[in-house]
Order: sequence, then C-alpha cells, then structure tokens
Amino acid sequence: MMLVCAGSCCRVWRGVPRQLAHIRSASVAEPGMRRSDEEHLWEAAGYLPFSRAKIGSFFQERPVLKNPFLEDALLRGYLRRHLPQEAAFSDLCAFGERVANEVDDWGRECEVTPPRLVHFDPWGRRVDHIVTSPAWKHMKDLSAQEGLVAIGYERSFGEWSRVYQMSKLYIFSPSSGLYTCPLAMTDGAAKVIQSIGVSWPTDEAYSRLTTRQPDRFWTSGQWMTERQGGSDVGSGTETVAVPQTDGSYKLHGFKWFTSATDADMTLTLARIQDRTGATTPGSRGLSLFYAEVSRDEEGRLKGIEVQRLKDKLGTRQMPTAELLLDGLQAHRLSEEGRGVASIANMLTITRIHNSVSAAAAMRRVVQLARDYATRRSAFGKPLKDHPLHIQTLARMEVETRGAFLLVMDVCRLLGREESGMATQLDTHLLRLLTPVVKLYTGKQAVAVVSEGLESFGGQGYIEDTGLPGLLRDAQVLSIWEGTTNVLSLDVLRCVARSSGMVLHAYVTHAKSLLAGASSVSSLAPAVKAVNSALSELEDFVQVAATRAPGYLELAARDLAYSLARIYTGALLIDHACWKGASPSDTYAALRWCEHDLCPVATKQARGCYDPSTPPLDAALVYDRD
Ligand code: MFK
Repeated sequence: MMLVCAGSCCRVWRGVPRQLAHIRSASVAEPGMRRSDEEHLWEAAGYLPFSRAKIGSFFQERPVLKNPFLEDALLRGYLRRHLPQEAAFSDLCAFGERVANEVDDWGRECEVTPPRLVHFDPWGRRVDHIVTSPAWKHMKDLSAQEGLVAIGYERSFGEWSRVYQMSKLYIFSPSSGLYTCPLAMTDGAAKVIQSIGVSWPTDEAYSRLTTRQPDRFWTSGQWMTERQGGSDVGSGTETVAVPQTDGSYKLHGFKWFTSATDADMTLTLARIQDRTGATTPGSRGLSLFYAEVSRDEEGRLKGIEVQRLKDKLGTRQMPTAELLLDGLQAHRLSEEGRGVASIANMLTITRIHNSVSAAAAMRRVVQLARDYATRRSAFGKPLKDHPLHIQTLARMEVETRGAFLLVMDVCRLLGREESGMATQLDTHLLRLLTPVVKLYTGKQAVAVVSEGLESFGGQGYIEDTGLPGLLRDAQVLSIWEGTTNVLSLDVLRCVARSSGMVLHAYVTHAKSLLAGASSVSSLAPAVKAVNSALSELEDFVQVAATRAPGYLELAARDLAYSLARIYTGALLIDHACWKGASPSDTYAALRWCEHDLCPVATKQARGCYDPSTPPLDAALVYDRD
C-alpha cells in the first residue's frame, strides 16, 4: 500500500475541500485494484498530480539550437573584420539555418543508427559491406553541395578562403555526426596530391575530392596506424609494398585504426620490398601510396578484408575498422623513403580540422548552456540570474573565444601560404602553431564540454538529450592525429630543425599583435601580462638551451601550453583593439590574461625539469605501499 501523503507539511493538502479531507491519510489503490470514488474526485480536483495516469504537470523546456552563425558574436565580428564580403555572410547565415533546422537531426540519426559491418551476403560470399545510415549519406551529399572541401581549393576569397571554409566547418561540426572526420582526411588527401602535383593516377581523384557535385564527390581515408605503430609510425609500420611489372604495387599489411572506412580512396604508408623481399627499417623505409577502394563484379572488396569495426567510446557515428590489406593495388606518390615527409601535409590539414572541431564543440556547448540558463529555473529564479552560474558560463566563453581566435589565426596562415602570400615569418608560425593549436584545443574541448554538461545538471548525463555524445566525441580530439605528448615533442622538433627560427617568428609576431593596444588603457593589465609572459618564455629558452636534451623533453608539454596561452592572449588583445570590437571582446582578453600564461617558466622556477625529477616521478607512479 502506498500512502497519498505522509506529512502534514505537504503543500497539496492546503485548502483541501472538507468532504475529501478524510482521504488525507488513506491509502491509494495499488495497480489492478479499483479506484474509489473519492480518488476520482481528488484527481478531478487536481490533487493527485502523480497518479498512475499522470506524471506531473511540469516539463522542463529543452535547450534550443538556434542558427549557430547568428548566435556567434565573435565569429561574425572576426569575419566582419577580415572577410566582410556579403557573399560569405549570406552563405554562412543560410548554412547556419540549415544546420539548426535540418542537419542537426541527421547528426542525431547518425549517432543512434551507427554503422555496422556485414561480412557475408545471404549466399555466403564474403562482401564486407559497411552499412551506414541514410543520414550519413545525406552528410556526404551536403558536404559536396556546400563546398566543405571545395572552398579550400576554389580559393574564391584569396588568402581568406581557408578562414571561410573553416568557418563553415565550425558551424557544421557539432551537428555533422562526425562527418567532419572524412572531410578532414579528404581535404588532407587533396592537399597532398596538389603539393605532389596533380597528374595520373591521382588527377581524377583530386577532381572528385574537391568537387561540389554530390554524385562525383569522393572521400579519402588516411591509413597510417598499425598494431605496432600508433604514434611511432616510423618503426611500427609493417605493411609492405610489392612492386608489379606495370609500375604499380600490391600492398600487404594490417591497418589497425582506419577512420571513416567507407571512403572511396586512401593514402597510406608502406615499405617497398626489394627483389629479395627485404625492406628498409625505420622512417626512411616508408613511402606514400595512393589506393582506390573498389569492388569486383561479385561485390567483393578488391585486395581488402574488413576484419571488424571498432567499438569506441565516442565517434560511434563513423565506421572505424581494422583492415587486412591483402594485395591491394596501389600507386606510389612519394619518392622512395619519403613517406612521412610527404604525408606531413595531410597531418597539417587534419590537425587544423581537429582544432576547428574542438573549438566548435566548445562553442556548441556554450550556446546550448546559455540558452538553457534562460529556460531553467532553480531556487526561485532562472539560472541566468544566478551569478555563480553565469560566472561559470563566462569562463567557458573565454576559453571558447581564445580557442576560436587561435584556430582562425592558423587557418589565416594556411590561407596565406596556399595563396602564395606567406612571408617567411608566416611559414615558421604555421609550422609551430599547427601542433600547438591541435594539442591545446583538443584538451580544452574536453574540459569545456565537460563543464558544459554539468550546467544542465542531471540532464547533461542523459543519453537522449544528445549532450553526452558531445563529451564522448570531444575525447578523441586529443588522441587521434597525434596525442598531446607526441605533438609537444613535434613542437620541440620543429624548434630544433629551424634552429629556433620558429620561436623567433612567434615572439616577433606576438609582440606585433600587442602594438595596437599600447594606448588602450582598459587593456593595460592584459598587455602587461602577455609582455611579461613573453619575457619569461625567452628567459626559459635561454636557460633550457644550456641544459641536457632531457630537460627540454620534460618541459615540452608545459612549453606547448605556454606558447598557446601567450599567443592566444595576444590575439584576444589584438581583436579587442579592432574598431568594431565590443566591450565583451575587451573583457574576454582581460579574463584570459589572468591565467598563468607561461606555466613553463613557473615550473622551471620550481625545479620541475631538473634531472632529479624523472626518477622521483617513476617512484611515485610505481609506488606500491
Ligand atoms: C575532426 C577532425 C578529424 C581528424 C581526422 C582524423 C582521422 C584520422 C585518424 C588517423 O589516421 S590518426 C593517425 C594519425 N597519426 C599520427 O598523427 C602519428 C603521430 N605521430 C607523429 O606525428 C610523429 O611525430 C611522426 C610519425 C610524424 C614521426 O615520424 P618520424 O619519421 O620520426 O618523423 P621525423 O623524422 O621527425 O620527420 C620525417 C620528415 O617528416 C621530416 O622531413 P625531412 O626529412 O624533410 O626533414 C620532418 O620535417 C617531416 N615532418 C614530420 N612531422 C611533420 C613534418 N613536416 C611537417 N609537419 C609535421 N608535423
């Protein structure tokens, strides 16, 4: 038996009609028992809001996704400043409308209808079909129509074409059902082919990767990862390429993580076998190959077996497979032994796409959280009227703004390089900032999206709100395309290989970004913070140059973070000085610069990179008592 109300304090009982008051302590019929006349009376009078047929009258309004272009003051401000063309604005506005009203639902459908692998046809033939949802196919057509790869190659907006393309992807990404992954690799493959020279056998592929016609559009894979070689591609790649008499190769190997495996073609790495079957070990033994994914007349994949699809934490919308390459026909694109250097262009592009998706994930969760704060009330007022809640959202906003400006600046540099306008300083900056932006935004996306979920309370943890998927998908951003540590070491490598020129370019440009703020008193604390962080950075570099190589390796991650934070501070200040800037742009710059902008100097001062720390770290990690 279930009591209607046990406590005299229950509000439901106040003002109860006298003829019904005796039911106050009576019991309610259990399922299957007849309800009493009194109970029906109670229900009719509205005093049984939680009976079997009712679950209460309050339903929380859900957060609403509005046009992500119109909702993003910084994106619009940035474009007004750098790319004020009406054509770009109207296209982005229309696309934003489409994303909110149509594409976002497809993205959800991709999530709830993940790809599956069908190994055999009904008659037992091995077919290895990766079956994807209709929504995933819509994404492919949409990507072609909207020019999500093509814009970068049409270059209608000259040096700003990449900024325009990435602005579109930024709007699209959180609603794309992870279709941004195949687009990143497609863009990267087009870039590699273009840089090597568009001619047979890749001319047809290039035109298909960069077309706007859905029926011609191809996507590309990037098959780099093997069981031994995750990050360590150079020594871990086992796939061999056997030369054929017609000049092509047959590839034999096992690719352990191949993303968006329903691609039409791929770029991949393999070791060329000589006549004795021997190969050259290490990175210098790797060459770059182009292969098309095709089927024979019976529907079987030619030269490929799909071993299985991966069961992943997130990115479940997208097929990721283990592939056995069993005589896949391929064409060598690079010189022999220049595979890693040749695929580096692809890594640059995919790492920039990764950063766009990271900033976009942050922006999306902020947009939803701030909308929700107007719809949800607690403790007597809407969330937006609780200062602590708004402070939390403001901190997320500052992180998001910083990430956006850092990402767009790297896109700007890429656009300059591709349109032949890059100075030596731009080229150095692009090389240094590509790993920096990828590693920093990848990490921040997880932190901001996680905080964002919390702002929905328990609902942020509920699967069919669509919110948990944002967090799961954010987690991959710091892993694929180079983990945080691998990219931190890439920063060190590019500093060493350029004999410090990339750092010189960095400091020069960061200082020039501050120039416009010298007479803006409201920004003075921020300018001071960035200037002193730059001095600390220079001091750190001077000291580190005198130490053993292990010192810099221990400092690599903190150095990369410092580079990200200082440069982003300078970008925020620069943007706040623009004549069209808003008071919020200034406020965001001030808040950002309250961070420790140069953690590598702070930790250096505490002796964190001294030779004594690795054994202590190891003792701590393996402490068993
Ligand atoms: C939404 C976004 C979606 C993103 C799509 C993701 C889907 C795809 C998923 C994947 O495929 S994940 C697989 C990604 N794998 C990695 O990112 C591998 C991570 N490991 C590294 O990046 C290593 O640092 C690396 C494999 C590059 C190290 O290899 P090596 O052979 O030890 O490199 P080394 O000796 O430093 O450099 C060899 C050459 O490449 C040098 O050129 P040179 O011989 O001319 O001097 C380098 O300058 C060049 N190089 C290396 N890294 C470069 C680079 N050039 C430009 N940029 C770089 N980052």
